[in-house]
Amino acid sequence: MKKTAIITGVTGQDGAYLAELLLNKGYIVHGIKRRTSLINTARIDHLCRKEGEKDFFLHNGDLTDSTNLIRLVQETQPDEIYNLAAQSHVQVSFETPEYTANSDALGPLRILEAIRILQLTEKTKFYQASTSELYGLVQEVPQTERTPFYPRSPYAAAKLYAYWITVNYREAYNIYACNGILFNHESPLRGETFVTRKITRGVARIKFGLQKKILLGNLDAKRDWGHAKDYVEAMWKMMQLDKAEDFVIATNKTHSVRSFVELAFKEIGIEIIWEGKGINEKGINSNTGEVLVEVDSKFFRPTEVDLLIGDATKAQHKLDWFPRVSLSELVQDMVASDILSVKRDIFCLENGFDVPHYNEN
Ligand code: NDP
Ligand code: GDR
Repeated sequence: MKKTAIITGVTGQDGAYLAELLLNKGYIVHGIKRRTSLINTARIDHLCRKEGEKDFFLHNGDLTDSTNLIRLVQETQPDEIYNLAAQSHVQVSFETPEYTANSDALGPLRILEAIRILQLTEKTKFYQASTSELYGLVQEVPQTERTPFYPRSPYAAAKLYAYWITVNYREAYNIYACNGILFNHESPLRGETFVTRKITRGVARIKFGLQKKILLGNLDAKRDWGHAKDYVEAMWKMMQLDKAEDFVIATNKTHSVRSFVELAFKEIGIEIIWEGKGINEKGINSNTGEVLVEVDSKFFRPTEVDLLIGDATKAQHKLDWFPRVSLSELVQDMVASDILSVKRDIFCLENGFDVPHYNEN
């Protein structure tokens, strides 16, 4: 008997990797996608197109609409629900705090309620995409499952509610409900406005003359960056235990945004040297003196998370999970993929076709 899973946020970075992983494991996968005015399935088109593929289904839905969540859970009677959908951009959450709370905090509550109302508490397991942003203002390093939370954005505050409502439904109703406290994870599928992808895409565009420089915010922020492919495996492993528990998933290494910039430019043979301080800091091509990176205050956040580094010892012991991809391999993967897509853009431009415009947010 095949297992059935629902993935919310299936059109996102993690949703795409997780859908592929579950299909490869023989699951029937129901993905929930929200309606957008432009098609948003680029990351999962290869799964939809698979010849004879009968195990992957897409449904329109939204985390802000309980009626559709209840209906889909009822229709599909899933063994596992992975709640990956969210307004996931920290900076955007300062501009859309109420919407972020509605989707990121109340969204998971609506799914948990669907499980309860439909009397699936003994059948359906629930995974909540929790985040290292919960740690916020540094209380302890490295951060573990026991480190106190101190959210620093509307996004993190919403995810804090989601974290605790997941714990509460586990304790109150005995639902198999777990939190994966995942530290930053990236990939060629990462959204273009997150810092890593913004950098690797910028590097590829600079290489081919489509862009002159990259504008960034806080270069001092430090993150524990892993590869999304490794991290979705941890999600699945968390859902296969006898008893639900919460886990930190991280590499236990941290690097600044500035070092990420250096590594990415190294991939195209450019050494970056830094000049100036604060808002006047610039990243310069050590050979030519060209300014390739500038700081722009519009990318600073009202409150920042300065330092994240996770201790995934519990996941190593209980899930036998280890990160496989190093930061330099991750950067290589992302820059190589962005170079390919820039080549595709250039081919289009040379043949008279327009390509999507660059958006700096
Ligand atoms: P993405 O932003 O790439 O994907 C988010 C997904 O959620 C997209 O499919 C998006 O749809 C969908 N979505 C957004 N709002 C709604 C809504 N109201 N109703 C239904 N769907 C919605 O995020 P990631 O894949 O990177 O992250 C997955 C989850 O993990 C998120 O919850 C994120 O907060 C969390 N997380 C991510 C980490 C990371 O480093 N990547 C680390 C820790 C946690 P659309 O495609 O239309 O935009
Ligand atoms: P983060 O990721 O906020 O950690 O949230 P992001 O890549 O947006 O920022 C990382 C750090 O880089 C700094 N930064 C910039 N960030 C962006 N986006 N753009 C810039 O130009 C820029 N310049 C510097 C930021 O200030 C920050 O310190 C991600 C999301 O995936 C969340 O959903 C997830 O929960 C966490 O990771 C873990």
